[in-house]
Amino acid sequence: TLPVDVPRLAERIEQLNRERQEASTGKVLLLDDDEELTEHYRLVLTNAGMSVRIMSRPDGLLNTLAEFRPDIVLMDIHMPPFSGITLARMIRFEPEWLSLPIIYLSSEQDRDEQLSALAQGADEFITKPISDRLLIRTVRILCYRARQLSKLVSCDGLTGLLNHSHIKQALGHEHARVQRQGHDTIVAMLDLDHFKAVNDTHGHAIGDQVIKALATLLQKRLRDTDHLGRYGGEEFVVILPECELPQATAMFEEICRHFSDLTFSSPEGQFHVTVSIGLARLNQFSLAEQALNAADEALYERKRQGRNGVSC
Ligand code: GH3
Ligand code: MG
Ligand code: MG
Ligand code: MG
Repeated sequence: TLPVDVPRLAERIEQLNRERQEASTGKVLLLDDDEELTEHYRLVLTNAGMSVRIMSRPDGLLNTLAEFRPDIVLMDIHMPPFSGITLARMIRFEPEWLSLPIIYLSSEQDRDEQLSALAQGADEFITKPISDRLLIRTVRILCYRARQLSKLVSCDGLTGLLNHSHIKQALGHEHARVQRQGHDTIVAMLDLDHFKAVNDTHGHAIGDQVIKALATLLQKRLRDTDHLGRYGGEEFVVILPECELPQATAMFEEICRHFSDLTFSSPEGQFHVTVSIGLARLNQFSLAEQALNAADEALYERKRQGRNGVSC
């Protein structure tokens, strides 16, 4: 027999390639007062498949970050009357951008100046001029690492869905968007039915498989623009932007049916599990938290009415 599991290895390599490919389409925010140079870098990075936003002045920098959501920021240091160092410190002051890679791109040659600039919160220092190939390579690697890292900190280990704090963060963003644009957005709270009994009868490990199966079903049925999170043990939160209540209800009813059709098995025998779902309209509430509470109340109403279905 082969010393390695070849199909698993091939699958892993394919996944790594896909991730690299994804990183080469990374989003770069470029901030430099030298407009000729930024235009050149923009062309170079765009030709390499990346999506680039340029700013020649830092006005509205935090808004641009919130809207464009770059994977990395490339920033000049000397942009009179502004200083890249102060800007890096300002970005770091926002908890949301604590792990956003900030790369200085500067002609500053003095080592001490470079080090003290880095001490203010940036991650790397690239000295200008830089060759096009080196720029592409560096940006690609940093985008790749940044995405890996952000996946690691934002995902739940068992299901790969967003974890508790990141689904709440997504809810906050969607709530802000709803308030600006006024479209319907649905928040759903899901909870597995009689799950304690599943664990008691079939064991915790099989229980975990059931949790994973629901996560996989949700991932398959929902759109890329929906947000899926594991809120707690056997509870999930889903956010459906630009979706109306009747449409969401029908879709979740179908998910309930599909889930209850799945057959699980353990040494104790085969079994089925059901899920209850509560829905609320995010745009009805002035605070995101209130919508979550409303979805939770609808969920418990569903539990009282006999589980395995949707309430709103
Ligand atoms: P209900 O239909 O009213 O929701 O009943 P329930 O038994 O599902 O409700 P309850 O909230 O009382 O129990 C949830 C159970 O989920 C308790 C706990 O043992 C189990 N659980 C929580 N997190 C995990 C997990 O990560 N893995 C497994 N296997 N079980 C978990
Ligand atoms: Mg400059
Ligand atoms: Mg529960
Ligand atoms: Mg439960």
